[in-house]
Amino acid sequence: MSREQSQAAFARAKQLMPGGVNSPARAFGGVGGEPIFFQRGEGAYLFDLDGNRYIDYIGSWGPMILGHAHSKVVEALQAAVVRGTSFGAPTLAENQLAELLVDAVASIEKVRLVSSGTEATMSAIRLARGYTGRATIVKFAGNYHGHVDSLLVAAGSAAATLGVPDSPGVTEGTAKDTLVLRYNDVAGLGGAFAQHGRRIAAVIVEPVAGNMGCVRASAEFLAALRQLTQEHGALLIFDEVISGFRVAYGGAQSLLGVTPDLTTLGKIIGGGLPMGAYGGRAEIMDQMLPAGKVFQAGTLSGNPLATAAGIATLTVLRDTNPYEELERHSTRLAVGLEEAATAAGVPYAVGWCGAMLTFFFSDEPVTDWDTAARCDTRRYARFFWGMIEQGVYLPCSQYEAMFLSTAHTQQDIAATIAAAREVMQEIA
Ligand code: KE4
Repeated sequence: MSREQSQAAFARAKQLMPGGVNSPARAFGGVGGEPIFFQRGEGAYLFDLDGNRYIDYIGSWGPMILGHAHSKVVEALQAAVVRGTSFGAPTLAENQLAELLVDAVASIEKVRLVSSGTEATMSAIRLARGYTGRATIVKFAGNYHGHVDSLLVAAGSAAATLGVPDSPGVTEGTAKDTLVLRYNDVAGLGGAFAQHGRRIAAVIVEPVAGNMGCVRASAEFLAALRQLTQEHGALLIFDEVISGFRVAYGGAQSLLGVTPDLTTLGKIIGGGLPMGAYGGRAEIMDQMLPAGKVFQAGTLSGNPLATAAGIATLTVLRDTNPYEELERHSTRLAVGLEEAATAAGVPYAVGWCGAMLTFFFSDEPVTDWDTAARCDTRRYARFFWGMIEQGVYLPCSQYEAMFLSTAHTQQDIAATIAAAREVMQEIA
């Protein structure tokens, strides 16, 4: 498979942009080699500059649950773009998208649209601090919430010691207000609240994690999150930027039966256009300027194109309810990958929920960042490149999730499994 045009494009890109990319996740750091440049997407497929076709399991890191260039999304964008691309003033489309979000997610009475998942989590954290008058934020190792300074923090030396910066440019002063705990660790969470409870403004968590690979929160962990935040007057923030409208139309919270105080959304709700949102009970959301005093603003928040794509996407999901079929496809894929690995004698673990899944090269279940970090990432890289040669585009990191779309057919799943059978033998 020739990728000369991608290579030439990447050489030029590196002269223009740091690392040749506009987001490090695309740089293939987790699998080595050079990123592939794409010219178009169509349904479940991506086509690179050299004309190679791939079955796409990244889906732009989640947004493309309807596949690429879905007719309803394209029509909505074509109708919107000729009316102007941004007014910096309220539009009915913002009401429509907000209505869809309020109707879909039971815990959301009011919502604020922004332009990325990072903006959503950054704003939710500021709101939680403004609402509670407290400073400390709790997050979990292996959860990623966008490039928010207060969330780019690593665990402190001991479990319940406050965080240390996880990136140059994040100050000690910022990191000291963040506590990083172990995902699915009920005792650790209890200990942290015992020690810091009165200072904790909020706990932010991916209720179905996608950023250490797909890892589900245990029922006990979710119950403890809800109970301890309630008891100590802290807010529970579900970061559903990935899981929102991915694992169910009402998000992971509709499956897990736990009601957060705030929810952050992104990705799917913009249908591939820049979009994020945060929402929750009206008495909390009304703390946001101009209703309240907590500041947040954005030139392109609720932008006519992004709202058009988001409305079209959510309307198709609401009216067709594809989640059972998506679950069937992801289950079939997971079982097929397991069978391929077993036949080759390759140890594995699988994490999946609805239309997202991760195949871990691990000889133990992956339940948190510690177990995820023990995965055989070199073998994953060999699997990734072997599948690329078979025309299958997997996430370029062991620590991302595979995303299925309504455009993936049984034939695509079967072809993926057949390819995996071959590649597993090569990497055994
Ligand atoms: P964005 O700012 O990238 O729209 O969203 C940040 C974010 C927030 N919360 C969760 C749970 C997320 O997964 C993300 C972003 N996800 C990554 C991939 N796992 C985006 C890919 C990238 O950074 O290029």
